[in-house]
Amino acid sequence: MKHKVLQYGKLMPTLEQQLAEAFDWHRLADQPDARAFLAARGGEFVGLATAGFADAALIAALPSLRVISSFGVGVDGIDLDAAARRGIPVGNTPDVLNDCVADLAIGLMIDVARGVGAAERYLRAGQWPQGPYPLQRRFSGKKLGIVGLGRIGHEVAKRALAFDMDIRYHNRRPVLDTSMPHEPSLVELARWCDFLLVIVPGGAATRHLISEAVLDALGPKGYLVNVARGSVVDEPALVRALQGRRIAGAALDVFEREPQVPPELMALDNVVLVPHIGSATVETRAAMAQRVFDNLKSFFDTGKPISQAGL
Ligand code: A2R
Repeated sequence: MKHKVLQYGKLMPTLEQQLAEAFDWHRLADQPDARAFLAARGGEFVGLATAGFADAALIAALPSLRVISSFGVGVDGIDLDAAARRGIPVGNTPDVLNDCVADLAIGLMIDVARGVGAAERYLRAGQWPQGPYPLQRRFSGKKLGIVGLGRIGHEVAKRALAFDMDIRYHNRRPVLDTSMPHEPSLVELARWCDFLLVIVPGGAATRHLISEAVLDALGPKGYLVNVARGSVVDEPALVRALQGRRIAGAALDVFEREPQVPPELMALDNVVLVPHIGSATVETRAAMAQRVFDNLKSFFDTGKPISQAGL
């Protein structure tokens, strides 16, 4: 008999096909009344495949649930405590997206420093004949402060070394197998660096880690780059710092209320804004989809997902 798996949220069609073939698979979105469906049949499901969200109410509505498999490495959209209380492992998709997120981080830093996007807008607006584009800032050889030297942070550091950057990082604990200096104070790291690159997990523990004080320490020559989660940055404080030119600029892949982007940010020319595309390549999204499937399959075959949040 096939294991009964519920899908919550949108997943890639290729993944849905795999789920449909391997499991007794149902999409919550197909139910005209999700609440009534869960009340009547929630007890049947042992697996949950999710686009990244599962709150305590959903987990409670699935009393036979044994495993959650989530698309993405960040699990801040899942109530991990509610899952842990029931001994439900939460599979996620780490590592396979490291390269693409790190590539984007480097691209955003170059863009915000050199003004690639802004210069292109200048050209397309027909302004070049009126004069050359204003001088921007050098990227190579600058100081990079990494907030969160984890799997993705290490890949950013590897790339930044090829740009002759001087690197320091801030984690709660120093990383043992690196010679890069650990900076225990985030404010001091911000004060020291030219580029502050944020790549910590989202959630309550990191909410507004990038505060007004951190932005002021970064200062008028410093750039903030966020490829982590919007919640990590105090967005109103960032808007004020950008408007007042108290920092040089920001490049953001993530926002506090996606897909809403504050109009104040849209109006600024010293920011680069992209719509949460860190892992959004054909290759990486296929690998993430495969991992969502493999995590479920591995759990039902061996009792453990291949990759699991918190392990
Ligand atoms: O603090 P530590 O020693 O656990 O180091 C982790 C660091 N980190 C923090 N650093 C400062 N303050 C915090 N409150 C804090 N919480 C965590 O972030 C670790 O070095 C790093 C996270 O690395 P990984 O767990 O390997 O995550 P990965 O795969 O690099 O992805 C990071 C995040 C995801 O959670 C998504 O939200 C986003 O990137 O795409």
